[in-house]
Amino acid sequence: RKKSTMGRGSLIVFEGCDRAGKSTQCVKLVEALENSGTPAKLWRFPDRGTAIGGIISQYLEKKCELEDHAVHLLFSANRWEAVPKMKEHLLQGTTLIVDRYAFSGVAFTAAKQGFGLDWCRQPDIGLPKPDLILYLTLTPEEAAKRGGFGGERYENTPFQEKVAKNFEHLKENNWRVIDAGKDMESLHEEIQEITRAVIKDSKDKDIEKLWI
Ligand code: FDM
Ligand code: MG
Repeated sequence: RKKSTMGRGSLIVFEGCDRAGKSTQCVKLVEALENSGTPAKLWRFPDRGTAIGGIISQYLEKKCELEDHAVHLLFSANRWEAVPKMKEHLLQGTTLIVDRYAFSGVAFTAAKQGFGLDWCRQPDIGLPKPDLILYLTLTPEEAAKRGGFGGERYENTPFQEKVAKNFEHLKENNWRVIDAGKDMESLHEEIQEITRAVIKDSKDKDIEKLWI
């Protein structure tokens, strides 16, 4: 299909700690955009539905062990394999609402012993650059109130605290820090307002490359 004459869609990424409500807000945002006539599609990483994503899923479910560098590269490959489809949607005017992206990739691996931010960034250099990163934050107290972790890999407080520290180092001017402690509806309103402005603003801009 041909390029949209309405301008391209935006690449909007949600990042943040566990239980901040990323997935809930992603779904609500896509719904709200679609209902107001803005084409939008939900996307998520890891995409567990591909062959690479299947291995990642097994790893997260602790059904297999993988060397830390190797699994980092699989997470990155899982993004690269999605790029042609992502670009197609964006150029056709569809906004992509993405639940986690390369920032999770870096923040999670760099929380492991012996990994620096710089090494972790390398394989994701050149990916489509998000127009906006909505970084949902929650105080440890708020997080604790929301109940326990699931049983997947990385779902423990000491690790998540390291991840949160790493996210702080990745912030750039296209990041918006959102206090996820407020109620779901106020959060949704705030997110919609920011997102709609960015969608309008990026319509005629080229898609840039991440970390270049
Ligand atoms: N995760 C996610 C990574 O370690 N690297 C990545 O590149 C990405 C995208 O996988 F613990 C981690 C983050 C989280 C897990 O969980 C995926 P969800 O609940 O499906 O987002
Ligand atoms: Mg999870």
